[in-house]
Amino acid sequence: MAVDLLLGLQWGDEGKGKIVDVLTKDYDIIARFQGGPNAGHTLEFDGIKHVLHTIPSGIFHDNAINLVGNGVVIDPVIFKKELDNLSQFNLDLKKTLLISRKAHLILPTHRLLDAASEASKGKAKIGSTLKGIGPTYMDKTGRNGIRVGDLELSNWKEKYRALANKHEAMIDFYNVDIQYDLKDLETEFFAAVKVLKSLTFIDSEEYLHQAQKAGKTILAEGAQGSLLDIDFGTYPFVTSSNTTAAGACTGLGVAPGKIKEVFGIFKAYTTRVGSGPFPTELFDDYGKTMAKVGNEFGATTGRPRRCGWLDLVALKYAVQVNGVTQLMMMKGDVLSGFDKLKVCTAYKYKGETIEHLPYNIEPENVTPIYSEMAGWKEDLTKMSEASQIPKALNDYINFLEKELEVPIKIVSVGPDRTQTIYR
Ligand code: 2SA
Ligand code: MG
Repeated sequence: MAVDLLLGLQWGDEGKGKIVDVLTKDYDIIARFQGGPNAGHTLEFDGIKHVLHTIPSGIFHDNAINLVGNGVVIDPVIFKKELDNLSQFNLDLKKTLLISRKAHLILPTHRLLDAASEASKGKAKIGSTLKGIGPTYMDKTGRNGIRVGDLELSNWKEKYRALANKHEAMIDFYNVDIQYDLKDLETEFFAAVKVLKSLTFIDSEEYLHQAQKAGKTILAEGAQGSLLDIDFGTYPFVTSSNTTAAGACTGLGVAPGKIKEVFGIFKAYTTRVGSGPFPTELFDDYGKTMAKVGNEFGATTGRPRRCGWLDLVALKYAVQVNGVTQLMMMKGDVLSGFDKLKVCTAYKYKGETIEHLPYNIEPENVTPIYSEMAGWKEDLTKMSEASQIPKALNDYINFLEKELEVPIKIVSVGPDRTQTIYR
């Protein structure tokens, strides 16, 4: 049986959590393949709003197993908080939430190193969520990391101590003003590790292999977005994992040929949180309205998100890198009432008009070229059928489909599960 893949095509926060929750009824396994608690996946149903960070977004459905794959980095402290928040739902997590032994652990000192690294960069900082993501993946690729499976070994605390000591020396080396009490952080960490150990650890690649052989349906859930990919994103203003389709192969142990549908999610406009170039960013009332109506604040850090028009140059690039087979457009409802809409279809780059994403998209190199379209006035949030979609929105959708050469199958018109139109 094939594996379907769902990922964000912009700079994250496209609404992956909502769509995974909507699609879970059709899948046996939902598997997160990269990132960690830097992610904030927001779900709404029955009047309740939930933000998940590490736990896959299928967790509220009892038909599905939720797997935290080997490509994910786990902070036991944040993981425990997520579990605490779920305790009101009576979920049988020992059975429905499985964790790969090969997933790496975020230590308290990884978080401190993240803060020290950012502080040392001053104005050039990445705008990290400060969850220790970069330093943990550095230890993974540097072959120094501690993995979930290590927690089953008797000597893991020695390994921990050696790594934490090294991190402390590195923090000193940064020579920045970071106040911390490692003893307190460690007390919290070791208590959380105990809770983590009460869950089920598995050899996840073998589990997924057997599941595929048994005909189970699997949905791989991405985090962040394609433009934050460590290789293909706006480096260095990216996260430290492969957020694109290939990341699902390495982050789960799924063979490339097994991937069938690639669901690409994008917002009807663009947002970005943290630093880095953003060609279509708006500083005017249109941008302010997107931020306000779209409630554009980081789901993990609460930081305001930067907003701008849809960038088709960047979106096409993401569609290509991921091999997207179906698109899902989110938050069209936020644009209701705009007198006009703009879509960036090309860049002015070194005096030339280009339609591909160049190496450098800093504002001094790139000026967006826009097509203008009519807006729509109708409130979309109560709509549930494709036939209800207003003409101007249909024109917008048809234009995007033609440019991107991929069908838009879902149009989301609000944060709730039910606010979902299939086309
Ligand atoms: P990090 O923490 O080292 O991975 O940060 C590196 C860059 O990646 C960006 N990043 C994100 N961008 C959008 N959404 C993310 N998740 C949260 C959310 C973010 C939040 O759902 O809103 O709450 O602020 C996410 N995670 C990482 C980050 O901003 C840096 O630019
Ligand atoms: Mg998010």
